[in-house]
Amino acid sequence: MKTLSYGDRAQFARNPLAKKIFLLMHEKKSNLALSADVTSCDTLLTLIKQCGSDICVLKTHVDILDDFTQEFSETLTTLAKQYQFFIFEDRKFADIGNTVKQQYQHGIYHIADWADMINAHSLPGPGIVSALSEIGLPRQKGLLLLAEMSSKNNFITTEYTQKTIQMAEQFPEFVIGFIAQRKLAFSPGWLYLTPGVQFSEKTDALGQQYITPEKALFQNETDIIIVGRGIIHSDDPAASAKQYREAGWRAYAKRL
Ligand code: S5P
Repeated sequence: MKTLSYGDRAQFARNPLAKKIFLLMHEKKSNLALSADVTSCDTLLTLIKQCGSDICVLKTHVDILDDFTQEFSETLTTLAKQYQFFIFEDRKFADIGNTVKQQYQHGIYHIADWADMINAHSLPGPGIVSALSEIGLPRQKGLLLLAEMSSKNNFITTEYTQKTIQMAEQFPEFVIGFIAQRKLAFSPGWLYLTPGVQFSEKTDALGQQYITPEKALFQNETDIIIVGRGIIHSDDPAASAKQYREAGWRAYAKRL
């Protein structure tokens, strides 16, 4: 059976942001997310200039930036419009509802003001999603649940993954998909974002495990590859981003 294109899947998404992501991927011909794990705002800006035209999503960890400011988050949103990508703050919320609601809006980062999407562990149960949706839903944001992880010997079981999917089904307006290593359910409206991607299937010294773009997008049928060090530690990040983008698109196109 042929797979639906990203463009066709937009109609199945219940969340307005998810629809826009599917359509952007289709139009821009990119299923690449850059994981911009750098510690200075200037380095992040340089990476955006080098890779922005090749990505559909910029994934940030703003809490590793030594010099984050509110103005910087405004610059990020301006660049997202200019280069046409969505911003995903990889905050991995994991607390009770009352706490995550404050972490999402307040503190130094004010994540809800500038990030299009965020992610959360399903471990605390449905309260975490209800709380985040109170802030995110009126602003047309989206949430990804961590259904699987790429790290070696992680504690996520098949049962945990299944329960995460069931939890997502209770919040179809706010949950846009999953962080996962493979497609987990039939519904074409979910997005699957896969971290731990590089051209060679290796591990790092701290338990990260890599699969190739082809394995993630073609064999495992996920939708977006998240690439960090494969691009940002290469000698030429712009050229590497192009290579991952092309490999990602080729692997997806084979499925159609
Ligand atoms: O299971 C996971 C989930 C995430 S979001 N494994 C991951 O590696 N990540 C994130 O993806 C991680 O926090 C990092 O920002 C990125 C992978 O970076 P790389 O340099 O290993 O490609």
